[in-house]
Amino acid sequence: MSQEKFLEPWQLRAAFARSLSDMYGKEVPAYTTLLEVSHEVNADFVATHGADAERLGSIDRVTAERHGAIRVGTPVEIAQVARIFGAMGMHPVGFYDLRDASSSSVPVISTAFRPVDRDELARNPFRVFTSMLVPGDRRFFTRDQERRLDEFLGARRLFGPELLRLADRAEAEGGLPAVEAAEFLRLATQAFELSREPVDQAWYRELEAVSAVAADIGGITSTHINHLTPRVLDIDDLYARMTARGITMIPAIQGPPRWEGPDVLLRQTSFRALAEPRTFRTPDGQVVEDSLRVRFGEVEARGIALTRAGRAAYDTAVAELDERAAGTTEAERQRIGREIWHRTFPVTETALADQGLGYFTYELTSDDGGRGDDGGPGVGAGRGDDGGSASHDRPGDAGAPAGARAPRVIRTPVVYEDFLPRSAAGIFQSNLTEEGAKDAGQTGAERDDDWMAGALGRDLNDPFELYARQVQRSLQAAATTLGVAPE
Ligand code: OOG
Ligand code: NI
Repeated sequence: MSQEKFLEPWQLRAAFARSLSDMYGKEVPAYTTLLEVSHEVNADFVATHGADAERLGSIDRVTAERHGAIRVGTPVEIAQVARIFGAMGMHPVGFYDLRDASSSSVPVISTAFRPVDRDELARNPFRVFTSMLVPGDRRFFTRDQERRLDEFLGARRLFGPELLRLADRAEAEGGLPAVEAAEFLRLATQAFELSREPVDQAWYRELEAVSAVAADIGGITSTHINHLTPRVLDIDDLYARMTARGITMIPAIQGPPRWEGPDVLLRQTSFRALAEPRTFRTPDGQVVEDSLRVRFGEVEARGIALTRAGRAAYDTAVAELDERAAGTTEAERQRIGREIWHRTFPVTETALADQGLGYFTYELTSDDGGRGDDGGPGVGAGRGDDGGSASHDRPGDAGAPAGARAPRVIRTPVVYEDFLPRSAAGIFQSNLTEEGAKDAGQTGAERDDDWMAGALGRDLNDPFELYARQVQRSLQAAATTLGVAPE
């Protein structure tokens, strides 16, 4: 018995990401095409860029890397989601209010479940953007609709008792034995499959008139994975190759423009999934075949995490871009974007670090052997930069053992592990068939990070604090090695 294989949270997480990916590939064939093209793009990128290609994550990590998106209806449901992901070492990070993230808005608030420690992220960074309906927001729903939503959502059960029991056990015991792990993964995957249950047509269409997202959440008795997103190292290349294969992408890549300087934060693009057959129950009790377009394919490229100052600069830049590019072509938007970027961000990583705009960790390495120049992923800091002088500074003689060569400081960018509310709202919106209706004259419902933490019954991590902690730990470790006090 004691010899039985035991799966730790990260192994459950990696296995769950694979299992969901297999399931989604069967349900949405275009996703399989997307994976194929993503692999081609990444293989070519690594072939042409060598070790530089892996500065923001090893190729193994990037190849397995996915994010998913799910949507639930109530605090009870999101607290259950937190237990299931908690079993996999995924914790709630960040608060996103998509009700007024941009001109396009949807009646949800969100968080992301993901690993928070550097080692855990390196093992498998699977993350799930999780949105929750706000039926009490009067800009979207009437009091009567709120009451009927509460009733409908209160009567459904998304996650069965056995799944939740196994989740709690895994979280309490730090994993599960193989047999229980297999059952947990089977039930968890099943919970996110698209249900073939007939949909109440009148109710679904009523909610759809408010928001297609509201109908997708509150109009059906189950939940489902809404999209599963692979990561690529060159999203412009991916976009071109998908288009060449005849897949119509949304007109833009969301997030920062392509430019000469360092990639920051997150760039994403998507394509609409085909309509999927669904059965509806009509008001007179008939079951009819129809179709729904709710799911889609998305792909992303990740860049360097920005500090609060860097993020503020980014938000200002995006606001200016939106204003100036309104109504122009995509090519023109890209041109204006590059122009604003050149004014906002330095073109080198060194300057990004020096100006305190991006997060970087600092590791010591000796000139000979170990994590030398020919070392593995994440070691080639300064390459592809402006000569990398700052990243190769020698920290003087401080603490260097006599006779040994002075260690060098290697600077490595911290990859952005989170999401962007404007892009998220854009991704939601660009894939919806109906505009929906929001009455800006009505009052919303107060929702913030504390409210979300209360609903989850867990602490909500602040993304900036997590990045800063990574940096702090690297400095602490370097200082300990050198026998000096950290700055
Ligand atoms: C979530 C949309 C947000 C992203 O990548 O920004 C998202 C959804 O469609 O439910 O996944
Ligand atoms: Ni997404």
